[in-house]
Amino acid sequence: MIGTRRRFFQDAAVFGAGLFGLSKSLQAQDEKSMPMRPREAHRAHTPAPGTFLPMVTPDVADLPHETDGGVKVFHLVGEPVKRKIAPFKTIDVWGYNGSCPGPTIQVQQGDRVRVVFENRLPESTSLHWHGLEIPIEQDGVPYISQKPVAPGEKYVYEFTVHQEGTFFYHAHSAMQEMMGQIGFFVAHPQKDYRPRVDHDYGLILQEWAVLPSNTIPNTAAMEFNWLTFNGVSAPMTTPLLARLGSRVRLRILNLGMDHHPVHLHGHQFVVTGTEGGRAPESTWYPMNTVLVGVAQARAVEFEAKYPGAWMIHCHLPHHMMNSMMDLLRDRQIETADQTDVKAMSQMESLAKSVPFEHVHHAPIAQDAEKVPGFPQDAFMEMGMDEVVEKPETHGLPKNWSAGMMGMMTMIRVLPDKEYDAIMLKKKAASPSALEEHHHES
Ligand SMILES: [Cu+2]
Repeated sequence: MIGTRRRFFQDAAVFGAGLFGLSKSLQAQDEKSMPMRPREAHRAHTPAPGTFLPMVTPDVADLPHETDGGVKVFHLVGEPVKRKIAPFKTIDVWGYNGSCPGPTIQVQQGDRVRVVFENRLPESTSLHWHGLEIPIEQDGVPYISQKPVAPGEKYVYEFTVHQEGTFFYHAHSAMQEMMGQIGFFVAHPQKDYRPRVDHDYGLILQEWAVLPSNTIPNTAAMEFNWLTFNGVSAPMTTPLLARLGSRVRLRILNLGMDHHPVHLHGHQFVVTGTEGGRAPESTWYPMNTVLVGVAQARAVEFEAKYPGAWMIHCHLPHHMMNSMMDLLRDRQIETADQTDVKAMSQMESLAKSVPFEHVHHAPIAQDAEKVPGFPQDAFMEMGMDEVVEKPETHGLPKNWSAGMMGMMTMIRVLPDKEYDAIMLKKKAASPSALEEHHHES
């Protein structure tokens, strides 16, 4: 707890404690135990009957809908998409409505849903509704339940959602899936889950094999060098925000070639749901790493009790890295140079090929090159705070981005003042994008 607080002070200090007049009150709090506001104080956003607290999918938009005689009508377009997955890497993928992964669809249990699908891909495709108990003719499997949707054609899916939970839509063709054709389909329960949450976030896990100097994923490859949450690699992933003392739900969805053990720092969570819906409370037990297998979804919930910027990441070591092969170019056949001077000049030439400066790496020993195995992480860290700056990163410690790579994001557990300040910045940056309100059902 002491360590937690010390860490938080560093965070608060760069946040500009003076600006919010925080430092004094925080010091006072440190003398006693960190006071916790009663949970009810945060319940200003408790959904009214017939409405729901929408899930937020960072870096991916929601798909809007219109209503036609009580049917929720969505328009989904399958098409090629350019996705900037890192400040120095944009790839050619396939997605929906200009987004990869596709936009998030949110409905409520009991809804009648119509999805007007248009295929703007160069080949035939279809839409499968993963986990939904719907009539066979809506199942979206080419030749089995429908004719493939040819390029330029439309196809209308319509069904009633009698389930609740975290589902998804995807093309039912393996290579198209690996090109990125997936999106969330969340069915909120008719009666809110208990305990209620204050924040609901979604992450889609994807992996890409992109050869150096290429932009098109190799969907036949079995080894992956780019790993993304919601279509971006850290540090481009937008941090999740939570009020101190709030309850958070995180839904994690995987449709790739690998299983991903997703780990949360500093808090224990319980798995409250799978790709099949809500799990009974009797099955919940504390953990902090959840294995999200291929074609699975896991919903976890936790009390955001400890202030700070807490990592959420896949724990496979090679999934916590970004590929620098494009930057290294012809040097990729060598390992990084083993002297500080040579490595720095190498990093300098890397820096020239990207439109930003990166920070000097962390210190190394004077005789580092004499140690077998050196270097490992020594020259890997590239701070790029300014390039990935957004309201959600406001107040993070300097060079925070240097330690963020691959399938990685963070949840920032913030006291009210900092939380509200960031929400104001978000509102100023994009007035319509303020996420803390509800859909009318
Ligand atoms: Cu992983």
